[in-house]
Amino acid sequence: MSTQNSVDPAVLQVAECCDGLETVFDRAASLRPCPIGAESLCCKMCAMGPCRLVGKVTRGVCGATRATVAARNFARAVAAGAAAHSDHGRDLAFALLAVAKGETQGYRIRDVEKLHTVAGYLGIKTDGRSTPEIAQDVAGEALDNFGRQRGHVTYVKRATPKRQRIWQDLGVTPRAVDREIVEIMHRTHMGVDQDAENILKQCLRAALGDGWGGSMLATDLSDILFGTPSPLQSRVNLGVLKDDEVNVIVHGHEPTLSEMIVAASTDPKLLAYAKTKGAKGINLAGICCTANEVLMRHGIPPAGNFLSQELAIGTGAVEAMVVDVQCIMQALSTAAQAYHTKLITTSPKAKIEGAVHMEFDEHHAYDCAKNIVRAAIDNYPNRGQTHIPGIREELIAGFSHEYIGYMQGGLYRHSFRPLNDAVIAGRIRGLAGVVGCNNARVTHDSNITRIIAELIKNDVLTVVTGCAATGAAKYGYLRPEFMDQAGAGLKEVCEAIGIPPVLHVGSCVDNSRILTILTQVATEGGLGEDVDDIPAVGICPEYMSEKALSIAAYCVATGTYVLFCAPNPVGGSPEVTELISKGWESQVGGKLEFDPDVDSLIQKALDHIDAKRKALGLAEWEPGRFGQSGDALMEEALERYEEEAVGLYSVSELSAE
Ligand code: XCC
Ligand code: SF4
Repeated sequence: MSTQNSVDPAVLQVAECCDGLETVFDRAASLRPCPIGAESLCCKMCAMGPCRLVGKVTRGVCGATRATVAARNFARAVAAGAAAHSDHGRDLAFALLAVAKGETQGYRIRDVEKLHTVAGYLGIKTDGRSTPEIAQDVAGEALDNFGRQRGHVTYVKRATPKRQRIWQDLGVTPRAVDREIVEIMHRTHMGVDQDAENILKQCLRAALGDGWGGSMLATDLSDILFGTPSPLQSRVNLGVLKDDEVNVIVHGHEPTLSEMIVAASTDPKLLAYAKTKGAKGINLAGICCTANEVLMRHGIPPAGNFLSQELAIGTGAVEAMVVDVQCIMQALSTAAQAYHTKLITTSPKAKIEGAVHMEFDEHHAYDCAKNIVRAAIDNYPNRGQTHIPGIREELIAGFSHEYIGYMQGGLYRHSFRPLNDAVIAGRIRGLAGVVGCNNARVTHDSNITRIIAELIKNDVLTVVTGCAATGAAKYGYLRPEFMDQAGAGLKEVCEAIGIPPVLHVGSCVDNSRILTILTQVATEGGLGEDVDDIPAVGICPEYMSEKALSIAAYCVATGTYVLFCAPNPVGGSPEVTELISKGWESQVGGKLEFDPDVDSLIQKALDHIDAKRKALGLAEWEPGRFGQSGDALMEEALERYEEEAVGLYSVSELSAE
């Protein structure tokens, strides 16, 4: 097949072997994107339309302008993205509540310390109270953040004081997660908000409800329930599948079920059962953000990112692909039918025609997980020919913001000081978050790898999440050795702390960890007083999902310059394009821009970092100014010392004395 648009050799190899499998790459090649929708020039908000505002047509039947139509379409995408993350967060709050009440099976509270920290943020008393009592109140307060009618999302107070004031003055402090999303739906209904700037302001508010509400809660509650990540080793890519074991892939986003599947895959009874079917064991791997969740906490290897999903089935080696919500292509159902793979849907919110539905329920979590794994084992004898590519890469993941603080100062001197100092001195030119998806319109992983490699070379310390993280990992970017590709200054810092130059901070909801990191950097001092002062950028190299737009909007609202390597989805309206860039910058200090040209995007990112350095009065970044104290030099010096030392006193001489 010639249409496989990927730089991933594993994907290309599987595609070659299973010529009959139609993939997302084939469909993208034969289905052109709609040019009207691509620029947001189509409105179908009422039955007088759909109105296509192309050529000489500048208004819809109701009189709506291109700016209104583009802003409304953009707002609805943000609402959908925020809803996806936040509904996931809500489910974790319900899970925590059920665990606290002792109603679940298999779960326990793994990080009691984090429970106490979160209780502190949420204003819940901890003194003299039991863990379940605290957890119940934490879950209750978390749930309240979704539907409260008065007050604000609690975590906004974790932002810098200046940021909180900016939000308040602009009127974008999110009230409750659900409310802001509902309000977008209301305002974008026919004949409501018809002022692009005002619609976009509500985008910021709803997105903030996601970033500082639903997503941040999702991250925190996951850490409480399943453990806060710290660095661990694993492997990545389709070569992590095993020829002689039952392969189970977890795909989607929520950690609740996958955590139990991790446990079930090591259940001695199930292992024994797998042996009766001729398999040597049970091998678990992940795709998309479920992969990131179980990688960060258990080192379960990701088999690939978004565009690898069909190819995983194409290996012929996957007994079960277990999916929950988000980023699950319907085409998996067709692919699974062409092989022996069982596609198992598990969420009441997400069924797929042709899949087996085995509904997951946290009250019987472990039994559900065991049933799913058993179904996979039963499917092992049905396996035909397999094509597992021998391609895999080593990686380090697990950099929670807690760990990033810890690694810079230890348990008692947890700090961001060394990082800030390195930026101030110019060892680190700036910081970048490279996040988001794959997109079949872009050569798979090409922008992700290109952009990260350039940033690293330019001494930009990079954190990654989501499919961008998996994309980076597949090419060895998450190995400490990758620091050899870094600029001399960044390399020095990586050597001193013992970290790779690209830090995997988690799944897409864990972009909230980046908000926390940026806020801690701003609070540490020396780099201004707020996030928009920091020499930092957010980049989405291969944007696909509406969730990415919500992430972009909350990062912008927090003060970050966000760049998407993609065509401008509101390109039909120069006014809206300007509003989300210069307009938002004047309001909140961050801005959102789209640029499909990867070189020009990288230049914009570096220019922005340099401009922020200059505004802070920091030394101009100079390539190669540092690197005088690296490990290589130390080793050389030691070698020299040893030679000289041997010259001075030989061991035999000394012992003869
Ligand atoms: Fe989905 Fe999170 Fe995008 Fe990957 S990165 S394609 S959203 S799995 Ni969030
Ligand atoms: Fe057309 Fe206006 Fe209806 Fe949109 S809301 S479909 S622009 S008439």
